[in-house]
Amino acid sequence: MIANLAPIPELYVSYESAQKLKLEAAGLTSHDLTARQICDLELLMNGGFHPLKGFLSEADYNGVVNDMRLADGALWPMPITLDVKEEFAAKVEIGQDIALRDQEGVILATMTVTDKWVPNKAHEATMVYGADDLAHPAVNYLHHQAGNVYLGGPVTGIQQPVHYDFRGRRDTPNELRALFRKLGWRKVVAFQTRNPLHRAHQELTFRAAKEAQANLLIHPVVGMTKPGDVDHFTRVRCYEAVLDKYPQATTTMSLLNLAMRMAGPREAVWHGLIRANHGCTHFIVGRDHAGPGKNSAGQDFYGPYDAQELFQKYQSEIGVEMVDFKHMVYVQEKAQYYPANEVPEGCTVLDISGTELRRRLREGLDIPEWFSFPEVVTELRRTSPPRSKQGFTVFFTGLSGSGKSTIANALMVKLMEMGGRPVTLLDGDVVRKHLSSELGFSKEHRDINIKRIGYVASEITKNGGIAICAPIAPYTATRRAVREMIEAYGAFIEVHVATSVEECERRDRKGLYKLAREGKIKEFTGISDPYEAPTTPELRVETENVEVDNCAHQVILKLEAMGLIAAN
Ligand code: PPS
Repeated sequence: MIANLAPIPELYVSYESAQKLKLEAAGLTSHDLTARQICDLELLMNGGFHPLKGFLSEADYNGVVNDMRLADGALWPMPITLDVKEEFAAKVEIGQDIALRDQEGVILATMTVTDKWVPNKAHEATMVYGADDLAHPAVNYLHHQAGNVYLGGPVTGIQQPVHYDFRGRRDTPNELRALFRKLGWRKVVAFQTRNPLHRAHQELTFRAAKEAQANLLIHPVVGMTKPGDVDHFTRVRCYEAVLDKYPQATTTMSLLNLAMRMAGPREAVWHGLIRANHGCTHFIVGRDHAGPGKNSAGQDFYGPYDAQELFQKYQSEIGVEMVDFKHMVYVQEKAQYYPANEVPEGCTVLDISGTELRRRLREGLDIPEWFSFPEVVTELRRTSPPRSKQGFTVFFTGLSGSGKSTIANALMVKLMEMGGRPVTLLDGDVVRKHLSSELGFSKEHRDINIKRIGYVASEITKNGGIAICAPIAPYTATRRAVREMIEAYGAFIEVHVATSVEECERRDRKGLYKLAREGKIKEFTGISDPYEAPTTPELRVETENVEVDNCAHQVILKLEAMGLIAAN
């Protein structure tokens, strides 16, 4: 296969028209794009998502969800939708133009709304991700972060989203096509990744380039990847560190601002289409491509080679050829990497999984030279200090009067006695006084309150401190959202203070239960408002007949067991 490197259609208007349109668009009803929508919009506008001309219409959406096809029959496996809140949707009429703004308010595009509908999210999850299971990050996003109404329609591009980082390493499809034309590259194999490159990846990419007799494009995703992944700043520094281990004349690297969905087989097909748009002729699909991890029953969502199978089926329509690989492992006797199915008989296989690598980094353990490059390990160690030096958040949840604040205070003092990291207590009452004084106790207000606490705790965790939170936090989904915010930077330890409502009411320290029973306080947790107890907290403490000191000590033991405080 030889590349057709003619420019691909973009959705941008000319520079002059953009200046005019920007002024006109300032008066339009405007939608503030989410981080994921900004990634999608960038690839829509620059042709990365060609042949899409905007966010999907209802007919296109139905075709994509049910048959992986747009209404005109073209192959497209991923719903690219503009999800909005009901209140916003109510303000928008069919036929109306809206402005699409980034998070700082800059107008990036306008969209003519041709469709507005309420999607069946459970159906979307089942068809696109294989199961309506919240353990899948994209399904969780769909149900808990995406708005309930979708708007569809063609987009007119005004300007690209602004990036201040690694600007020289970001290329639009047409910039890459132009580069390949200039270099005379007619065959290019793309390597998609969301992880740092270790020796196995290098071996795999070398082999792929050789097999396809093609040049190599290392094309890492820097938009949104799986929650908990190594951040893209660290990864790009790692990629830069290994780039000189590749032949310069036949290898290049470019960053792709894609928001991944971790949709395995469908995602592989999508990735292939995106790479075709970027001028590539071949695409590497390895084991468990874009895998989301385990489902809520502890099993893999997809088979390890399902993505290769689906890709194979649609290869001619995708327009890039698959270079498929089995899992690469290190063969000790040969001192080299082999695909798992080609290991010579009787040889010893060595492998370090992603989980094991994270454990070694966390605990400051050896990472052998056969596994990675010293430069990469140094970079990773810089951003992943051992757990005992990282920030973390202890998040107490429980009914009013369950003892959260008292245990949290005792824990704070114990941690301060140990020293080493700054400790901040974000107690429910205190937060309501300083951060959330305008909020009440409706579900909406409670969620805002908890997300504020989560945001502050995530900043503390990011900067290497210890945040102790002690709100009621009655809703599972909100606690999960906070967990995700924090786990991007450090450990999140959910502690359920499991005092029963009867016991809390019996203690009634603040006299609030009495008032709640008398109907003088409305929406009171446990009496007239729900409390969803955590099912799998890191720790559950009982407080009846147990001293506060002992409860706090249980948390300390848990922290020690998790390696968060060093036993010295
Ligand atoms: S939430 O749901 O997490 O936002 O609640 P939180 O901010 O932790 O609540 C803090 C304290 O508010 C008092 N209070 C109520 N709690 C529950 N329901 C209602 N309606 C209510 N009204 C006031 C209560 O004393 C909480 O304090 P704690 O420390 O939990 O006893």
